[in-house]
Amino acid sequence: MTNKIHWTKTHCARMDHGGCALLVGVRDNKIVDIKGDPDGFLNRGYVCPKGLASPDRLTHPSRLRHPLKRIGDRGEGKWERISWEEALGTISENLLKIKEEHGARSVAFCQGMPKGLEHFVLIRLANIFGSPNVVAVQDVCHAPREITGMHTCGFYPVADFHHKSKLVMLWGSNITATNEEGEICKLLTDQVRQGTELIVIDPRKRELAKKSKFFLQINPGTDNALALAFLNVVIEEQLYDKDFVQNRTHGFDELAAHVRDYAPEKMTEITRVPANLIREAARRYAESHPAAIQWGNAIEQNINIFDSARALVCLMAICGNLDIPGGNIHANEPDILSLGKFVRADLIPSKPKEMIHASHDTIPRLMTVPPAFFKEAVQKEFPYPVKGAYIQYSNPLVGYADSQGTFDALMKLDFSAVADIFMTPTASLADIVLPAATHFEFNDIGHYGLGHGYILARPKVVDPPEDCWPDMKILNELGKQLTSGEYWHDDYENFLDALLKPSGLSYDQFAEQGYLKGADQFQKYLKSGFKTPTGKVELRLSRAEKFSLPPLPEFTGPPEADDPDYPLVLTSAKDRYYLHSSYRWVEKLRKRSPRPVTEIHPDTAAAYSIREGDEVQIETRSGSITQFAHLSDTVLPGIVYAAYGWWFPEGRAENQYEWEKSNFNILTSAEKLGREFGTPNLKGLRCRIQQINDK
Ligand SMILES: Nc1nc2c(c(=O)[nH]1)N[C@H]1C(S)=C(S)[C@@H](COP(=O)(O)OP(=O)(O)OC[C@H]3O[C@@H](n4cnc5c(=O)[nH]c(N)nc54)[C@H](O)[C@@H]3O)O[C@H]1N2
Ligand SMILES: Nc1nc2c(c(=O)[nH]1)N[C@H]1C(S)=C(S)[C@@H](COP(=O)(O)OP(=O)(O)OC[C@H]3O[C@@H](n4cnc5c(=O)[nH]c(N)nc54)[C@H](O)[C@@H]3O)O[C@H]1N2
Ligand code: SF4
Ligand SMILES: [Mo]
Repeated sequence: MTNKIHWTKTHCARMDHGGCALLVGVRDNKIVDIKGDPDGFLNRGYVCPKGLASPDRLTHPSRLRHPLKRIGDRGEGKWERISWEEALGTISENLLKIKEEHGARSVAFCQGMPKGLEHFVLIRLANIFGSPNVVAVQDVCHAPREITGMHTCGFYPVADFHHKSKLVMLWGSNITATNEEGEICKLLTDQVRQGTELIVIDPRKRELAKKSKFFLQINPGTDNALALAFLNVVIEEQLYDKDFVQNRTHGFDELAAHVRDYAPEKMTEITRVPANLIREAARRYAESHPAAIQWGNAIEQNINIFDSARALVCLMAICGNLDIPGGNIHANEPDILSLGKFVRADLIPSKPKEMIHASHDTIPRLMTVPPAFFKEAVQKEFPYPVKGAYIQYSNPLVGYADSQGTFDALMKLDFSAVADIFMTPTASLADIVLPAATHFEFNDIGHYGLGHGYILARPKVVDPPEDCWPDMKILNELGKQLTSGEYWHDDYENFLDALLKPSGLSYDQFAEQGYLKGADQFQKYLKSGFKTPTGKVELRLSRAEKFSLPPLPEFTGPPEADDPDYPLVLTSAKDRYYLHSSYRWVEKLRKRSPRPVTEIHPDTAAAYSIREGDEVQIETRSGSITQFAHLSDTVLPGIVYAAYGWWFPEGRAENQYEWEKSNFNILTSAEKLGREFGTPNLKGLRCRIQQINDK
């Protein structure tokens, strides 16, 4: 007789930032069914193909199940199974040796996209260990938007889909495929069904573009030029919120004089968007109230991000859309432990001066090391040597710009340990590989510190394999060996309780409730002004000179100049069926997206004698890769849309699972960086393409 299915409520995670409430059916410690929870706060029953496939991560036969120690040369793919005791002992011995010889800052703590609470436990470990160097992907992911927001209006303005907007402008955000941090597309698509208008700004015409009032098919990498043209129209045509501008902004006259130079007719050639379309879209945004800008990752993946984000915050502000329901809001956090306290920021007051990027003149408040500067510290020992790394849920060999440089840096480290759930190209270069327990296998809290004003419960539903530990447990145990025991717990679950304590809830009560949200509060500036030096939205930055920043948003040229040898423009979007480089080994997902596909317009294909399905070589000044052509008129002629995140788990361990073959970041460079955030160009690159048999 079979046991009955037991249903548990939890939230999806680690397939993107997470957020869909799920009903998970379990029998005999195995997930046998999964559904979207109709009561879900963000998803109202919605669930995507990644979420449905997510239990397959747990049971994959090749999942990492034991700690491993390298026995051959670095990267040779030869491993020996070891105990946790030996693994943790070896890691602490090596990291403490580096600390003794070169100082704590010579050990880097690296992590990828925030997945759960261990993100903050790792920062805590770095702080207690005494290293200011937490290396993260924030240079191309959210920090530019967040920090630019803080400097301009004192907060990170996020689109409010919990209240009705008259119009939503999707600017470089493919929300129906990516369900961007904190925003599950269901809330938006429900609004669209009820009449909310859309403006879509994207180089590719996908589903929401087809439903939009205006679709602006932008030339990749020219977002700052387009945003400035929007400002030009709104100001020249006096469509702005005059009361807000007069009472709540600083530097309006200077901005107005400055954007006169950016008329749509002038920006049309660079952006490839017809001037009348720019005008109509700008008018519509300004005249629709409330309107939200859902700004995506695409705008912050080139060196001009500071200008793009600044221009967009200025646009939100002068149109009166900041911190109003259905606009771009300053989300109010629930009553929980503050980030600074959780990570023990007090223990490392010298961090802002000591971090690697302090020597690179980046913008104040950037607290994670941009990968390009981390790699330079390893390779050139500037500003000081970095010799060791602990890497948690990240695959830098595929995710960081300039993969060749990343390979060289990972090879040069004296010691590295990687915690993952699967052997990856990055893990294959490590000295020690740790098998992590993952989502569904331990109690976790989602969305802490992401700025959306709520946290989500992710209670455990099954036991992990015996030797797989939650990252939080690994860090808690490592912390006891690397630092003083007083900062660590007998049981890592105390981290959850400590975080929830101010709310008065136990973890079980929180899990029962599902989520915890700050109370809605809008227009907080009416009481206390904006948290900027002038107390107003700084259309002109009052501290620009002090920080050597451009006081007003500018367009000084595309991220890469025209190059006759590389006549096409290269960009990418994330794959609906994967998370970055993750999960190409999950069969259900691989079936949906079996190989790396490059989209090009039929006219471009014809010009290069490329047919549907041909293997093509894509080349930039940094390197070349091969992918498979798909002809599509959803992209403009001259644009190449390559797939990102590819490696081949079925490949050979000793060549890092074909990490070079189709990996987009072979094509990118870490030389020319945006000054403020150390951001490389990932979008709007110059490339050429040819059918592979022509070589
Ligand atoms: N060219 C280009 N480069 C990009 C981007 C782009 O659009 N284009 N996007 C950038 C962005 S936005 C980001 S956020 C970064 C992402 O960079 P990363 O976060 O490094 O991305 P992934 O490749 O998804 O690597 C995550 C790893 O975590 C592992 N993992 C999954 N669950 C767990 C767990 O519970 N515990 C542990 N220890 N490991 C786990 C997965 O197996 C995987 O190997 O990439 C950036 N790089
Ligand atoms: N399926 C899936 N979901 C994910 C992820 C994933 O890897 N896969 N990653 C997660 C993470 S860490 C993040 S940060 C978010 C990111 O989610 P998004 O912000 O949606 O990121 P992208 O897919 O990189 O790009 C979004 C859109 O930008 C367009 N685009 C490309 N170049 C340009 C350009 O130069 N200008 C403009 N305006 N648009 C451009 C692309 O066509 C795409 O539609 O998604 C999260 N969700
Ligand atoms: S959209 Fe994200 S949170 Fe929702 S089911 Fe898919 S992967 Fe999970
Ligand atoms: Mo990201």
